[in-house]
Amino acid sequence: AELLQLAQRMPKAELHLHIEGSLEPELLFRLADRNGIRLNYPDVNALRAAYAFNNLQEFLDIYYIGMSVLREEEDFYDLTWAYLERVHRDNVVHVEIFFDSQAHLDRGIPLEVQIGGIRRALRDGLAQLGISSKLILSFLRHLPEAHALETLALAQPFLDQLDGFGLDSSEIGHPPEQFARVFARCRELGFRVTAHAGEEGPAEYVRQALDLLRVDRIDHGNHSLDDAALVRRLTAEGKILTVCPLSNLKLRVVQTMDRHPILTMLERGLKATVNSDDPAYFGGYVNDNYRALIAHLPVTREDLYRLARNSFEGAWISEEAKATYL
Ligand code: ES4
Ligand code: ZN
Repeated sequence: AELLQLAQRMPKAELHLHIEGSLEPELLFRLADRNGIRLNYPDVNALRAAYAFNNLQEFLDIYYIGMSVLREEEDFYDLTWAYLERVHRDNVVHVEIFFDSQAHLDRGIPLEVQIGGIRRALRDGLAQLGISSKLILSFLRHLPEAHALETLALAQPFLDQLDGFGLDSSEIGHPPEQFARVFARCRELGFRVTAHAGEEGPAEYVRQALDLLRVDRIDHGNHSLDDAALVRRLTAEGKILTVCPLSNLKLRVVQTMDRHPILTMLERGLKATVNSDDPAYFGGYVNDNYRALIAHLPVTREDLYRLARNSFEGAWISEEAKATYL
C-alpha cells in the first residue's frame, strides 16, 4: 500500500503515449455519433469485448478502425483533453505524445485539423492543469519510406508545432534501416527522434535504430536484453527506454506480469521508464502500469524513484526544466 501510494503521488512524465490509443470506447461512440459514423459494434461493451489481442498486429487492426471516428479539429481536441484530464489525476506533469498523422491523412484529414486540435488541448493542459507537453509525429513503418517523406514535406508549414519524430506500427518485416533517409532529414531539421524497436522485433532492430536512425530514445526495447553487447552500449550511452508493461502483457510480448523484465533492465543499468502506450486498449494509464508492476514484481521504493527520475531525464525538455523535477 505504501509503494502504491508513492507511485500514485510521485510526479511523473509520460514519454510513450499514442494519443489515438487513449480513445476510450465511450468517447469513441460519442464521436461516431457526432460525425454520423456507423460502427460495426452495437455498443461500448461489444467494442471492449473485441479488445483481446494475441499480438501487435491484431491490436493495430482494431486501433486503426477505432481512430476512424476522428474527423474534426474538435475531435482531436476532445481526445487530447480527455487524456490530459485523466493523467492529471495520476500526477503526470509532463507528456510527450505520438500521433499517427499518416493514418489520418489517408482518411482525408488534413494536418491542420490533426495538429490544430491536439495543440489547442495541449495549450489548455498547460494553462489549466499545469501539464507541459511535446508533440511527436510518428511515421508508420508498414507504409513505404516515400510516404513518410511526403508526410514530412506536407508538415513543413507546421514544423514549429512539432517537437520530434517517431516510428511505430507493425514492427516485424519493417526494420529501421528502411527509414534512414527520412530520419536523417528530420535530424537535419533539428528535431529529436525516437523509434519503436525491440517490441516484437529482434535486438538487431534496436541496433539499427541507434546506428542508422540515430535515435535519442528507444520505444519499448524489450528484446535488447537478448544481446549483452547491446545492453552494455545502451547503458554506456544512457539511452532511455520507454517501457510499457500493460501493453507488453496485452500484446503477449511478456507472458505474465511477474515475468516482465523491467527490474532486470534496471539491474543491468538500462534507463527504463513506465508508460501506458495505448491506455484505452491495454487496461490502464501510467499509475495502472505502476500498480501492475508493484503487484507482480519485487519493486522497491528506490526502483520507483529511479523509474520516475528516468522519465524526466528522458524528456525532451531543457536542463533547467529537468532540474525542477530531479
Ligand atoms: C503501437 Cl503498442 C504499439 N506498437 C507499435 N505501434 C503502435 N502504434 C500504436 N500503438
Ligand atoms: Zn507505442
